Formats: sequence, structure tokens, C-alpha cells
Amino acid sequence: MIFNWKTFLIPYEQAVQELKIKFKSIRNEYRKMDEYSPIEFVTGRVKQISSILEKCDRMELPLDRVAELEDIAGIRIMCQLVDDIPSVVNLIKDRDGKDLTILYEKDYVTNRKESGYRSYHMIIKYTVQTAIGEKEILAEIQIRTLAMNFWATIEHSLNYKFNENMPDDIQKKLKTAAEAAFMLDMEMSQIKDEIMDSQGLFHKRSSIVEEILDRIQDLYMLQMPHDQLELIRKRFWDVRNTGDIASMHEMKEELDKIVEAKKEEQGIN
Ligand code: 0O2
Ligand code: 0O2
Repeated sequence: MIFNWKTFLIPYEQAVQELKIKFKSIRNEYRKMDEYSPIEFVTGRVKQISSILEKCDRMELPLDRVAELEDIAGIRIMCQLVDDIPSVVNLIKDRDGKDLTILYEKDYVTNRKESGYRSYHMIIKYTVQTAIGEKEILAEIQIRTLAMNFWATIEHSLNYKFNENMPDDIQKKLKTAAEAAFMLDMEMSQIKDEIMDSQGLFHKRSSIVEEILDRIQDLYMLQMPHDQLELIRKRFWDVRNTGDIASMHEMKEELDKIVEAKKEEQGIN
């Protein structure tokens, strides 16, 4: 039998694309609300055919049961802080039975693997609509901090290079590095509130800046005289340089009123 990989992998590719968009959208929603996002970034991949074959060999799984592999479709969600991991897990649990079904979870965050690997894994069932009908596939979601990801990425490439025969000294260094990554996560957790506040503030500031620029654009379109627009622009730069959110907010509210008055004057609305 000739196995048609191209056709077989289509639903997996679609699932990875869809899930990536869904998790990236959650992050964007938090940003729009000027709130700290437990999701920092999302990546995804369909497992290489050579890795699928290797895993089938290792698991003594015949090719006609290849769909039993849980990680042909893989989504990785990176968080800034360890405490973000349960938040993301809960976001996914909220969707259980809706657009995905959770089969089981593996908590390598509290129970790190012998290698030093830490991550939270969720195995899900996901349905995609393809040109030839509905297809249900398995996917693995890995949730980890930036520090866990840094370590796992490097360890993964070293493992690949040494192919199970990693020299003892490198193995030892990786163990020490895993400990350092763990300590880094612990240190960051201690300044969690400051990190969350400062990032909320950063997004709040950038959205007010966007809103003020929108109002200036509105006034330009409403044909406000050039010299008056210049004064507003200059004031915007001064207020922006102070970085004071309250003053920026005040300026935005003033501009809202001017825009409204101009629109009324011109019989718009
Ligand atoms: P943004 O908003 O620029 O971060 P695709 O072409 O859609 O199939 P994609 O998503 O571009 O693939 O690539 P992939 O490999 O799945 O994901 C890479 C994403 O991870 C990119 O985001 C990178 O910017 C982001 N990324 C990688 N490392 C880091 C990091 O250290 N910090 C942050 N914040 N992001 C990182 P996008 O999709 O371009 O979106
Ligand atoms: P990829 O795509 O190259 O990352 P097994 O795969 O047999 O070890 P199992 O039960 O299938 O075990 O899954 P497990 O242990 O939950 O891990 C599956 C995935 O988690 C792996 O996929 C890795 O991505 C990641 N992982 C698990 N342990 C380690 C580790 O010690 N170091 C690193 N860097 N990653 C790990 P694959 O199959 O390796 O594929």
C-alpha cells in the first residue's frame, strides 16, 4: 500500500492554522482591552514525515494506525510567567466540548521530566471541515514559559545532534541550565505584579496615542485650519513626551469634544 502523506496531512495543517489563529486572537483581545495577556506568543507545526515515521517505529505503531499519534499537529503557547500557565489551561478548559475536546493533560511543570524538561501538555481532539468532509484529528498543545521554551529549544536541538548519545558533560550542563531556567521563572514570579502593571500601562499608553492620532486625522478631514492643527500636534508631542497617561486622556477627551463640535457645525451625523 502506498501511503498518501499529502492527503493525510491536509487536516493536520488546517488544524494547526486554525488553532494558531484562535490562540493569537485571545492575545489580541487582551491587548485591545489594555490588559495583560497570559499568552505571549503562539507557534505551531505539523510534524515532519521523517519524525512521524521514527515515532511510529519507536512506538511499534503500524502505519495504518498513524492517526493515533497525538502530536502530528502541535501548538505551542508561550507565557511570560509560570502563573500564566494555569490561566491558559483554564482558557482551554472553558472551550472543552465546544470547538475542541480535551482528552488528557500532562503536567511536566510541577513534575519535570528526568531531562529537566518542563511544560504543560494538553492532548485534544479537534474537528476540521475539509473539502472532502469533516475530519477529527488529535493535537498536542504545549504551554510553557519563555524560560522553559528557551531551555527546551536548545535541548531539543542538542538531542537531535547527538541522537541519544549526548556526552555526559553536556548533559550535566543542560541539567544546570534547566535549574537556572527554573530559578529565572521563580525570580520573575516575585515581580509578577510589577510586570503585569507595567505591561498594562504600556498598552494603555499606546492605545491612547492611537486614539489621539485618529482624532487629529478626523480634524484634518473636517478641514480644521492648518495653524490650529499644528498647535494640537505640538501639544500632542509635548504631552506624549511627559508619558503621563492622565494628561493624554484629558487631551483625547478635549479632542473628542472638538471633533463633535466640528461635525455639528458641518451638519455631519
Ligand atoms: P507577531 O504578532 O508578529 O508576533 P504562519 O506564517 O502563520 O504559518 P507564523 O505564525 O508567522 O506562521 O510563524 P510561527 O513559526 O508559527 O510563529 C512564529 C511567531 O512567533 C511569530 O509571530 C514570531 O514573531 C513569534 N515569536 C517567536 N519568538 C518570539 C519571542 O521570543 N517573543 C515574541 N513575542 N514572539 C516570538 P507572528 O505570527 O509573526 O506574530
Ligand atoms: P518534536 O515535534 O520533535 O518536538 P515521547 O515523545 O515518547 O518522549 P510522548 O508520551 O509522546 O513521549 O510525549 P511527551 O513526553 O509528552 O512529549 C511529547 C513532546 O514534548 C515532544 O515531542 C517534545 O516536543 C516535548 N518533549 C518531551 N520531553 C522533552 C524533553 O526532554 N526535551 C525537549 N526539548 N522536549 C521534550 P517530540 O516527539 O520530541 O517531537
